[in-house]
Amino acid sequence: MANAPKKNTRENARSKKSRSTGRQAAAKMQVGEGGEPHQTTTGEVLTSNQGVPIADHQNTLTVGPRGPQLIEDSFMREKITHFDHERIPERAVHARGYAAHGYFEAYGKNAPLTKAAFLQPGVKTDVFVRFSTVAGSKGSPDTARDVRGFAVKFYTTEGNYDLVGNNIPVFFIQDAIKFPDLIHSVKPAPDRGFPQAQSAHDSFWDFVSLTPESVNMLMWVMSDRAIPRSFRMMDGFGVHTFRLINKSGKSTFVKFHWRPKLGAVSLIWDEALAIAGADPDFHRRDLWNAIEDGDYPEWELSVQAFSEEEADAFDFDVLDPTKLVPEELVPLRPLGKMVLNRNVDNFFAETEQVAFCPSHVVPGIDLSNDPLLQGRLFSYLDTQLSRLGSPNFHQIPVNKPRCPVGNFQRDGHMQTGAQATRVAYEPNSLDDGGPREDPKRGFQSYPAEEFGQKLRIRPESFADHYTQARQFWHSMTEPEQRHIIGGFSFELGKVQRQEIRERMVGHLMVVDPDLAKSVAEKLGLEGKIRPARPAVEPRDIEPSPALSQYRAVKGDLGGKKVGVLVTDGAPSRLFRALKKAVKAAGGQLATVAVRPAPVALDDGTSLEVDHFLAGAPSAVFDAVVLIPGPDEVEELLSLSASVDWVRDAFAHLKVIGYTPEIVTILERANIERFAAEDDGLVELSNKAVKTFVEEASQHRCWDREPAVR
Ligand code: HDE
Repeated sequence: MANAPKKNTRENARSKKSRSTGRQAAAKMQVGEGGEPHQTTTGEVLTSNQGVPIADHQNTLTVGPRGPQLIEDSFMREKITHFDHERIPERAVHARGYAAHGYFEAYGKNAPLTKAAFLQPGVKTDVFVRFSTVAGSKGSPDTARDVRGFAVKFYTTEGNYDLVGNNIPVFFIQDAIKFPDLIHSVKPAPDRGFPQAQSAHDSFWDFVSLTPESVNMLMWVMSDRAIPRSFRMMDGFGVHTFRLINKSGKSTFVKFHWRPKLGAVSLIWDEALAIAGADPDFHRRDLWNAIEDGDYPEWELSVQAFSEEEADAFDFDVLDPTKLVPEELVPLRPLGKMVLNRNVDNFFAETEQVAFCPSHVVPGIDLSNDPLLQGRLFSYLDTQLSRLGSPNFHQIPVNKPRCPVGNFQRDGHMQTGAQATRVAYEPNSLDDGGPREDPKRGFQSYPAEEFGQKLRIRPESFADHYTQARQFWHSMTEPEQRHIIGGFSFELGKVQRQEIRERMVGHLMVVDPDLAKSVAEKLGLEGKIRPARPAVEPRDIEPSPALSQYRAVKGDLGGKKVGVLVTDGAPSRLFRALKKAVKAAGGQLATVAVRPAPVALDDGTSLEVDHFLAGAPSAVFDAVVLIPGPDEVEELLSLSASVDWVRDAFAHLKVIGYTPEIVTILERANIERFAAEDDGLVELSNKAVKTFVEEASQHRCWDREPAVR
């Protein structure tokens, strides 16, 4: 898929569109001040960065045709020097990311909770959103098992607000001072420089098994949440407790939630591994294609709102970022919707240079004493200084507020504002046009009462590390529990030190003995595990069904992709019926042929195909269909790629539609024997197309799983 060569892939379709809309010309532009593109290359004459027309862009200045080069060649030196400095340090975490522009529209229903201008009824605000993995470097695969970053910059009329969240509502550690240890344990080891983009190794499990506060987060990271199907099908969370402040200065504690319109669904682990090889750009390609197609992804922003008194009555501390507030305890209150409708023009200028800081809050939103959040308030500004190299990073167009900015800060690296004022201080009496503070409109910190001794101490109310982990486990459906067991077994199986595995399974014993037993069995550790000794004995609390992704499935094909394997002679009526039905259910059909060349359907129509077989394994589709022409089955049978195509789809629990002619392929893949009882194997006729779509709309065939794993 990464190398899909056909002219009618949507990416190529985009460049066709680009040509016709003049968008390609825009690709030659750079984003200038104020976010407006300004052209640096007109297409008429190639110039140096100083605007000097260049006569020869192919040859360096030399003495005679075969002589030494001259240092005088400033064009060559400018070009090479610029190239030498093209890279900036990648983010210390969340290096691999992908972003898009869009807007947020406030419903206003819960506006009385806050005076934030962008949350007032009907207000529409531009946003820039960057999704990311945490551990991998910039070039790592999208589908690694990892937490996903979900960072949103709102360009509000009262300044930029950054909601820098994740797709998991809790975190590994309780105090920011442990963050470098956590990240050093998961990143490639300093001596050998690997493993890359994974947590399945000794140092990560060494650290977390020695850090019991990580246990709740580990349950989430070993669950399906860490392998999302798409950025478009992923929840987002602010993680920490924040405050909303209303007009009268009243504070309400909140937890932020993003819910995708397409529903939150995930990949299967084996599938995620296969996709990492087949299409390392799987998630970014998916987001980019959807936006190019006008199929704009959408999320709803909600809060769980509760008073300080209510928070005091909870049996966990809302300042502890390893805990969540169950939705059954505090329901979600919607604030508005976000739509992403524009891809970036330039990946570096926008996606790389965007700088999020949790400290960027606006009037109406305030912070809490969560010790992880407090540490983050320092870290992000600091990291932007080293990553972007200047305290003027807010002047980079993607970071620039879309409201007036005025103060007396001056100069610094890459200053772009030529402030034409005599004074750079205040109060002043020389410059009466200068900006002045405004106690009414200005940001006021919530006057929380704070007192106490200076201490380095963890609050006792943070000490229960297992109760919510146990609740999470008991809230999962059976398939989700199986995946968590699979996640722990896979990761710990890659750990070489036996004592680390044992220590970790010892924690799982405290979470739930059945979970620990299943993992121990898979690791050959039966009878060897001693339970960890918790500081506070966990309690059994009511499960929270809202924590499960698969208790409720949306039941359509929204945003999903069905791969259809076609050959010459493929049944045209069936193909068209399928295409129509998949589209009606919100999905997309992608055609795959043995060769990257058009095929002739049985009515003689020529069909351009999207992919060729070796370049598009079934892992990259949500469901698959095989409808070859009867005379081509023999050829397919001789290709391991086609047998693997159907065998992998089966193993990845996908719905498979097929015509009776291909039974021999099912036999070769050793799955024909399941046909009678597996609802996900659908023999297709024009009538059965509906059944196929209904089955595929369930996302995956969970009932099949015990038979294949
Ligand atoms: Fe981050 N984190 N983080 N983090 N984080 C960064 O900032 C940090 C944490 C999150 O797309 C860095 O600009 C500390 C929690 C996202 O550009 C850095 C701690 C959550 C992104 C940093 C945390 C996040 C980052 C690296 C512990 C979810 C990507 C580059 C106290 C609520 C933003 C950068 C983007 C990025 C520090 C924990 C989310 C180094 C010290 C908890 C989505 O500053």
